[in-house]
Amino acid sequence: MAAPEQAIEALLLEHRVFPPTEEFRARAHVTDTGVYERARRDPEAYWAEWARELEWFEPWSQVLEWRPPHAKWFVGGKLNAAYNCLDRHLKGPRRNKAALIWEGEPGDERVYTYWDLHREVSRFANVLKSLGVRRGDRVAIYLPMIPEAAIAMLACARIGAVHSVVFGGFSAESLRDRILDAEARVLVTADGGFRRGRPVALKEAADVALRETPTIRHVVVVKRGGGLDVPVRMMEGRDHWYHDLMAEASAQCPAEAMDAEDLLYILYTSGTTGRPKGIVHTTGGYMTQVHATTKWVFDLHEEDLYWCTADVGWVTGHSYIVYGPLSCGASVLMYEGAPDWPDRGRFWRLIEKYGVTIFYTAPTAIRAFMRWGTDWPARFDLSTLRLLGSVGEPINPEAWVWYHEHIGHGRCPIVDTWWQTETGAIMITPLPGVVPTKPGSATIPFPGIQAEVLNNEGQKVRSGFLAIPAPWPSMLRTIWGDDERYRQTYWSKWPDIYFPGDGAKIDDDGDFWLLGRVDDVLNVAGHRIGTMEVESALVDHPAVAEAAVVGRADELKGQAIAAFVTVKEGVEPTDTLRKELRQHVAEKIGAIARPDDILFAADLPKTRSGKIMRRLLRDIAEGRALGDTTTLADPAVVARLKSEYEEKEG
Ligand code: 7RM
Repeated sequence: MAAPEQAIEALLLEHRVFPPTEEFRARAHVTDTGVYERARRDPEAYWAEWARELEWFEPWSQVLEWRPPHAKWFVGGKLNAAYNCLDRHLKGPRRNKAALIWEGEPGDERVYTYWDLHREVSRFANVLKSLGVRRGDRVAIYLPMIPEAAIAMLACARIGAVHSVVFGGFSAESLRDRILDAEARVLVTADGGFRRGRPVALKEAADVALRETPTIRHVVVVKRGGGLDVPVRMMEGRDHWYHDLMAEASAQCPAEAMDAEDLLYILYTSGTTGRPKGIVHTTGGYMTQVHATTKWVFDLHEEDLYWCTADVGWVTGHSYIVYGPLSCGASVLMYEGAPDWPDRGRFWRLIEKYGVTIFYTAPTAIRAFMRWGTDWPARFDLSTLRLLGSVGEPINPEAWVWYHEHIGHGRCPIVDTWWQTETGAIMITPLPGVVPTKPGSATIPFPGIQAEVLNNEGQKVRSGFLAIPAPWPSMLRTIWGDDERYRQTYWSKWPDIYFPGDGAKIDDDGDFWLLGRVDDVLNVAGHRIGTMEVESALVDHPAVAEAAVVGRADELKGQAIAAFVTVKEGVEPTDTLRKELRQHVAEKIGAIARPDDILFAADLPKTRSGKIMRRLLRDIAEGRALGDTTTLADPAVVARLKSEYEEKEG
């Protein structure tokens, strides 16, 4: 992708409009724009109607209690998320329908019907109980993309325990910090998983974390199987094999009646400080909005086979692999590994083999497919596809059009869905049967959701910051253990209006164009990484005195990580050190945070009050002319850096 300004211009030059086709409209759930008006007139009645599509043990007495910045939805209502994903489908014809069709990277397969999944989840719920897990206790989950990840999440939900899933690509230290912050009692992990043909040793990483996590009493270890061979050390009394515990466990486990506002999960996400935030989601509102958006945005029908390529470790996996599709009674495809293993046709082969009808992926993946060439998808039968989705970052119009032509064969609508870990569910998106789409625009808010573009003063403008002026059912409720940070981060920019941290424009038709983060959060290949997290990891290395990290535009990943590092006196800034620092960051945070560029700098450009001028560093990393440097304490620093960077690149 080009530098931000150019990318934005390219976006706004994009005028193509793709109205829904008659063929698609003929069987779409929503074909009439009246739903928008209906939801606008009475949002609470509209959301209550959605909530009634779930099964409640006890009804709510009030739809919304809004005491800014805290919302309660479906006050007093009682329900269970796992019951809504499993039990209620057992009563009718979905009982023996495939809930989860899973394929591992080596090609091993497993299929769970709704009945199977219900049994496995109930068993594991009993396992958790036998290990002392009670309502409200936190359970950390650190697993590869295997069915046990969904089983463990749903088992927690079944007994009212709060899961905290940690992406399997995160390091031991990241896992440790998340376990400690949530004070998790139990950890569910695996011997390992596969990624690009290589085993990833998860238990080994977990063991490092477990040296410093006194709250963890028990560890459950899944044997991945499928020919995986990684050595595992089991600590007597603490560590247990999943299959041993499951063999003993009863498949009868009643679903706890949870309050609508009881916690369903905590999910950590990067912010503007070095410490990730534990985003708190509750049960009733979250389930209502993930259910509604799954059904309408993906136009989900009984016979669909739905595939979301995200990892369950991210919010997209939580809402659109597990809770949303299963609450709708869908058949979900889950795939463990990489798109280019054993070759670059893997995704298309999966679509052909299983007959995928709905495919939801990220722009960074689409750009990789583009680079790999049209021959790969052209070799496979993709004719079952009827809808495509995109999420995680702005999609550039070229990638959108390529996706439309070469994957959707001009036939499938594309839903570009804007949302966040914090919003829990999709917020801005087309409804594919009614909303004309434009390459690069996420179009309009989902019915019942409001969005605006505001300036710093809170006035409506055409170009500024995205703002959500009204509470929504799946909104985060707080940051775990830090309500003050919740208020500060999201609710202090404007009074009683949510600030998501994204820049946005609104066009003449009222369509939204999301333009990326406006804070110190990077979006690298659709993964959120805080610049401060990477800086802390760098400064943690004994050779480093100071570090400043910025995002630079990258054609494939959207953004790449550029680090400016000053070393301590007496340290030689060598290539070896550069490698060591990149490795150090990978060990501290995870491979996704490994800097792409490291520039050793004698000084960093600072204002007279000592603030690092990131804007200038971005200019340097993206090869632009230097902006205003007059506020710098020492303007010579930045000029020197710029020529050094160019030398290194050249
Ligand atoms: C679902 C997810 C959230 C951030 C968000 C945006 C960016 C996500 C889109 C998008 C433009 C989109 N959760 N983002 N979707 N930007 N168009 N369709 O990604 O918490 O990991 O990231 O991602 O900047 O604030 S997340």
